[in-house]
Amino acid sequence: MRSLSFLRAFLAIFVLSLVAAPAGAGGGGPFPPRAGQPGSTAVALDDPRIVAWAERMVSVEWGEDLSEEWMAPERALGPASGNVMDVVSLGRGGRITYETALPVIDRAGPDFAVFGNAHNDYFLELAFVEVSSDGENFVRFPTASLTKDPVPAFGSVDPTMVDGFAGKFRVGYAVPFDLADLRGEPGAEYLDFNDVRYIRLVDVVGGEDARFTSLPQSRDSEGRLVYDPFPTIASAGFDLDGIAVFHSELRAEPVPGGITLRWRAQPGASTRILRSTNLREWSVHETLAPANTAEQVWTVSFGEEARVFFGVAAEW
Ligand SMILES: [Ca+2]
Ligand SMILES: [Ca+2]
Repeated sequence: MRSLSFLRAFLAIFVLSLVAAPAGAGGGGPFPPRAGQPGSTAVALDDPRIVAWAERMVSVEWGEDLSEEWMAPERALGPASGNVMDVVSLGRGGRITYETALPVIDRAGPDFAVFGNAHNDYFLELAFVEVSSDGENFVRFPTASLTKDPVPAFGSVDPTMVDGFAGKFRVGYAVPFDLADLRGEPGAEYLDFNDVRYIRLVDVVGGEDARFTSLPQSRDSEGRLVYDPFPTIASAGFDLDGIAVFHSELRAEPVPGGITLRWRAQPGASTRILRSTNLREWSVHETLAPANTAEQVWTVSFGEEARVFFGVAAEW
């Protein structure tokens, strides 16, 4: 099943692999560069900060120039795959909303991250990111696009020239978002920063030509026109691989010979405890009955293993 969301509790040593920076290819703008470059904010799909995933598609409005094979919202459920084909495309100007199984909360630093599917570091199809606590009132993350000229269908976007959009890193790497950036933004008064449940992607319309689109070109927070590859066809628009949650109300407490996990349950959702030794391959360790209380508590003992990870998956 792909309709899983993961909570991971980390019981042992984090092994961080530092990616060497390739020579050259620095950008001309002020914003974080492509994955692997010094100063990049790109999030890998096995980043140990990830504790949960978006798991339920709530609504979708398909955009222009989208063929049926890409209208596949289920491909963005659960963990990101890093596979350019395993995505849902929005279509030009399309929008799609997902619910995270566990509410996102605002803690220090980025709180969630959005994985796209760019097949290289510069073919960047962008999307606005909006969040909501009630599913009705959404708040959009501030954006900046300094790209000066139109980008043709197979053209390039310099990632250092765009900020606040999903899609600015290649497949397998997500753009992080910090809820704190929304404080003071229009509509933020409707947001509960300790209970953000809905994340919506709105595709950027990156060009203007009545032969290809009936939609107005998108603008950033400062009113500048936003450019991204235009006009693309068949799988036009942003492509979503998955949405990862960093901050939720999961707590892991070491106990003698094991660990106790506590998290805020989703009423009616069944829960499976998963385990992994590498953060990529997971097996079911134990299945729990559907939750009917707000807080779930689970304790496990583990033996001689030097490095093991546990996750909590919820499924409606
Ligand atoms: Ca935050
Ligand atoms: Ca696309």
